[in-house]
Amino acid sequence: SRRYDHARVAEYWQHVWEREGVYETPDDVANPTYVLGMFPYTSGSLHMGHIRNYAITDAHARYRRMAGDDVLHPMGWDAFGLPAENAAYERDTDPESWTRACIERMRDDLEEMGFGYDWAREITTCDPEYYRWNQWLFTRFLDNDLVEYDSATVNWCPDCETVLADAQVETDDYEGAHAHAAGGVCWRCGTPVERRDLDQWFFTITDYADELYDGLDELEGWPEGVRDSQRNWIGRQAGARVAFDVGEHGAVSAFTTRLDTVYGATYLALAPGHDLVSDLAETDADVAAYLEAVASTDDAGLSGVETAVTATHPFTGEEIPVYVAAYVLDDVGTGAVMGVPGHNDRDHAFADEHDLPVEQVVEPVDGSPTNLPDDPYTEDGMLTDSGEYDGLASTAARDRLLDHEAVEEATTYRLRDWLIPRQRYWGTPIPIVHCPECGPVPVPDADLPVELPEYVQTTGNPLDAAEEWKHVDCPDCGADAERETDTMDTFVDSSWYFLRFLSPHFEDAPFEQETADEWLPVDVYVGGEEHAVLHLLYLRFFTRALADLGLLDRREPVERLINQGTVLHSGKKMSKSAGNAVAPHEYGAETTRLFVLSAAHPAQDFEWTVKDVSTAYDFQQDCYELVSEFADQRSRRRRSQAARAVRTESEPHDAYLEREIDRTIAAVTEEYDRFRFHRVVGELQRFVRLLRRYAEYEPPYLFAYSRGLRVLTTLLAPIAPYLAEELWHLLEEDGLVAEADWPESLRDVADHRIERGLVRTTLADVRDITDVVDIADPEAIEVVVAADWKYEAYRLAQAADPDDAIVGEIMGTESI
Ligand code: ANZ
Ligand code: ZN
Repeated sequence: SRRYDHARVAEYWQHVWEREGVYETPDDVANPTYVLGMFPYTSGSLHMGHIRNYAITDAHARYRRMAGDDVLHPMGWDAFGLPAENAAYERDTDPESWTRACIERMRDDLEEMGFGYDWAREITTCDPEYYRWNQWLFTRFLDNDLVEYDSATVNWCPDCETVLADAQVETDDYEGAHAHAAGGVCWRCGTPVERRDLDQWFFTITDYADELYDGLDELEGWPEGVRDSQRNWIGRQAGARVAFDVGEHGAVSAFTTRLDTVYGATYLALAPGHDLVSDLAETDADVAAYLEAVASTDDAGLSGVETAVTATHPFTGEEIPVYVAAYVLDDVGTGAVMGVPGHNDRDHAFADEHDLPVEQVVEPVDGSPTNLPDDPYTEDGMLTDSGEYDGLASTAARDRLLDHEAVEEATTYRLRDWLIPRQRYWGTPIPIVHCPECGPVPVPDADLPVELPEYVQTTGNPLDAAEEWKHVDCPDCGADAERETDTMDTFVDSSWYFLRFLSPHFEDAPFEQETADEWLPVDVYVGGEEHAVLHLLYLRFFTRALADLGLLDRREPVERLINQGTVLHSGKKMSKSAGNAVAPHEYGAETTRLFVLSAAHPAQDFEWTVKDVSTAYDFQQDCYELVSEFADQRSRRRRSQAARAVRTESEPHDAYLEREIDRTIAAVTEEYDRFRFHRVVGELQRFVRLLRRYAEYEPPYLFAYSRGLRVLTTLLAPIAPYLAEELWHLLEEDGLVAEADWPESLRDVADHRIERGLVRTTLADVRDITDVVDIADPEAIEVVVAADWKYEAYRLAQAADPDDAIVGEIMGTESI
């Protein structure tokens, strides 16, 4: 029999889809469904992670389109960034040419895969028409106090020669990353990160810390893991600040989350960067020496130095020693800690090291023993040795202790403001002119975009070297001034691109508000979990900021988030650098697509195996053989050649097939709703076997069997679109299966028709039958086709016209 050859048909169907505008977003929108895959970074070619990501969005978009939604499924390019610069440098070209070539290649790859995008909405972040809106938004943020210009100690990658946001410094844990702890490396190149003091632009994302944190509770369509990562990143902690008197030096305020342990504070520890410490260092040689030692080590551990001052405990009045200790971080809380060795692991270890007293002030409520002073007791409990607070539970004590005059309620966050500038070429120029008279002045709208100057290869920042580009008049006073030569973090580009897709050609603003309000939120957003914090937090921040600027109604951008798992090969992530990549097309684009969808639940990792790929391949062939056989038989009958007979009258056992078809529709629909494409494939494999057995057993009952094949084809269409078009064509169905209606169970069909008073079906419903049955005058026959055969059809006909002769006909001749 014939073999299915996707390569032969792919180009043809791509062409037809394009000609028919199948994937264009409708203008009039009744049921908007916005399906988005995280747009790819233009690194050169499509990899297996992309394929998996976009196979998921494509299947969902196709399914929802067939189910009657107005679907928006766009694609674009995250085109700015350092790798393009590095690649250009190595290849002796410029970042733009390199990026454009990558885009061409990747677009071809996507098209070959058969993904159905509305290409009329394609956006590319390195187009001036796109990045001018980054600049526009920057100036709006500036006008609305969402941008700050501040001297800051920043992360500096000596290899990339640029500043990095905290989130772009990789460490073993979030706390470390946040705290710029030693040992952090650049997320791109892995070089150890250094610290430098520079004047910098920040987006004040910390203004939204509470909102972003609280909003997570309502994001029920997001994986819990992502929500937890964001909570962790924002790091909100409720607690208190306790003031300790340090004599002539005034007071030191320490942030604590465990106010209930305050009676157990046996020392005070200050971060090396604390204001008081620099004062003390002037007269205290030990402190000065310690600061030097800390500055030149990567691992200060539990080191510390006792100072000459003491602090008065505000509750007991006792004098406690004051230390400078590297484990206290400069930019967390107040940069000062009250040390409670009896109830905190780190304080206990520090006390061990420096011979400080350990005191127990909290004990287990149930009276069970603790192992103090050897091991700290870190749980909540009941207060002891705490003066008038003895006997209170920890929670109640934390409340009551707030009333003390030395205590103030406080919340801290790990989140820091978002550092924007990069000293690199391939990004959006920050639209600022530095004027000796007026300071930094934003570039007026009329002068946007500030386009990148021509690329020149230098070791530093090419924008610095662009003398002509750099020197301009101040937009305010006209004095000789200089452009800002830093470009924006490329995460700015991706923070609002989902909005640009909604009105990609709009010229008055980044997006048209009315359209945005109509489409948002993004119904389904799919991408890798490496974006759990960075990109997805920025996206949420931008949406809220834009809402506050009056540009949007929505405050959350994405309703449902899916993180696709990793494709592994020989136990490792599949990638070019790991040397275990399989090119998407090695096994045929559609086999690859089917395989990545059928291998596992979208969120799970799975192993690439040749065996599983060939299972996907065999499944395609099985579907194709089943339908092409049917088509062959039909044409033989038409030519009155010997062909396998079909029945046009049903037997009681045919009802079984009808029920199985309906059951399959229901099951597959539910799996599509839940994004369990692997189960869709499983159901359809079962269904194909069933149809085959049915057809081999005896002449099939034509009406039910052809319906079964039609249903199979429509259910396949979201995950194997080329194959499904080919089958649809073999079945001689009208139009394209990509635009066909999602199948309904016969009972649903009947019910809907009764509801709408349309009990009589059209002739199209019985065309399969008329193919083989000689009907003298097809137009004259009104046929009611419905489920459970005689009864259902009878019920329908009765509802239409109890006296109709057709009722008798149904009872006599089945469907005809
Ligand atoms: C006293 C205390 C007693 C604390 C106790 C904890 C337990 P975590 O540990 O994540 O809950 N802290 C405050 N500022 C700090 C800084 N700048 N650098 C390092 N540590 C700092 O974070 C809250 C705790 O971290 C705070 O509560 C404080 O120690 C410490 F039984 O105060 B606690
Ligand atoms: Zn000026």
